[in-house]
Amino acid sequence: MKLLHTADWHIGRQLNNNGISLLADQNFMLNEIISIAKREAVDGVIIAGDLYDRGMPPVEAVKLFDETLTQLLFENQIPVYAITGNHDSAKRLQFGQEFFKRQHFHLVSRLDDAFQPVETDEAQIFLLPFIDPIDARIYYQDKDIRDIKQAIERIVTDMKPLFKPDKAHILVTHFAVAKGKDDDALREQMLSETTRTVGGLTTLTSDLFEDFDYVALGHIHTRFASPTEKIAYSGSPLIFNKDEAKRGDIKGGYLLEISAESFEKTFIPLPVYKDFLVLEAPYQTLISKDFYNQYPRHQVRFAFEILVEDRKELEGINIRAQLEEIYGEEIVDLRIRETNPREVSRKVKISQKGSDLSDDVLIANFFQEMTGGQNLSDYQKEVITELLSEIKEEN
Ligand SMILES: [Mn+2]
Repeated sequence: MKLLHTADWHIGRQLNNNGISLLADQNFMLNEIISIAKREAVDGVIIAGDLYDRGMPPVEAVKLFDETLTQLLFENQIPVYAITGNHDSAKRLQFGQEFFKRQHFHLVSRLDDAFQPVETDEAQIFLLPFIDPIDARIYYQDKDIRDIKQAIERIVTDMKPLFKPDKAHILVTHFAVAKGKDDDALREQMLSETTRTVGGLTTLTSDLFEDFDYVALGHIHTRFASPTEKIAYSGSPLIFNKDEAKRGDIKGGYLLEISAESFEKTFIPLPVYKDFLVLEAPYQTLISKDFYNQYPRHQVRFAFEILVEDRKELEGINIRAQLEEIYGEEIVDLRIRETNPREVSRKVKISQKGSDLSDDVLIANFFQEMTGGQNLSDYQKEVITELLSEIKEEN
């Protein structure tokens, strides 16, 4: 069967999380996904979690998702296979699941429903939503399930007896999965996209999922973090922040042709609604005609990293106003970077003390300060991580 693997739509998200709406971009992107699905005549579109950006998405985001589903399911009879991610509210998205299923919108948000794969002629599609260890403890009535690795081991073990040998076994899920235990580069990338440092360290490894013919992952927003060819992230379909723009990431989804005997996977790039350029230069360069005329000013979005030896260089200049006049009003981010090494190291120290740190690291530091240098035990860390994620879900 032919499937389009996508993930992390994050409908309703703002660019750099700073108030610039991405709704028009998302509208364009979703129409592209619909056209690809039609053109390739796929048998289904996979959304591997984080359908929305928040548990309580804005009205326009819900409307856009609704229109997209209508196009896929009713106008084109293309089934949708989806799960909830850590950004979605599993409880809210549970509404209507039974009705939706009958219209071929297969959305799973509870662990209980992960053990009834969707059966097609050629495949079994297991939909395993993002869960916390506590969900597995409740489901299995087993308080010894301490971390996500133990939870997933148990779940996969229970899925395997359901495998039908003449079909391809596909898993759709939403976690940080590393290639092996020592995959440090990947771990770093994961930490940059999740705030849960401690939770992020107990990542899953790809050997857990070896028995599946394909694992369609969501959660990490770049496909380059994929642990293997068959256990893969599609990445998000849009650039969401400056770091991705700076790397020049090309976004898209994977087209799969899969059966019990065969497997083929092709990356399909998505066109961009509006470009996002990150320019890094001294201020005088940025405002010189020869430099700025190379760029599509007033047509795309920009972020600036202004390199200075000393901040005094910029005193008395209304930087934003001047740059807006030259480049247009969509300035996503504006930063001044001191190139004097002494200054840089001082700045790093200050920012490490502040809000750049994730909540669990802040708590660990606080604990150390209060106890005269003691460290949290692994168990304490885990409890804190879990509490933090529960608090976040409530918001
Ligand atoms: Mn995500």
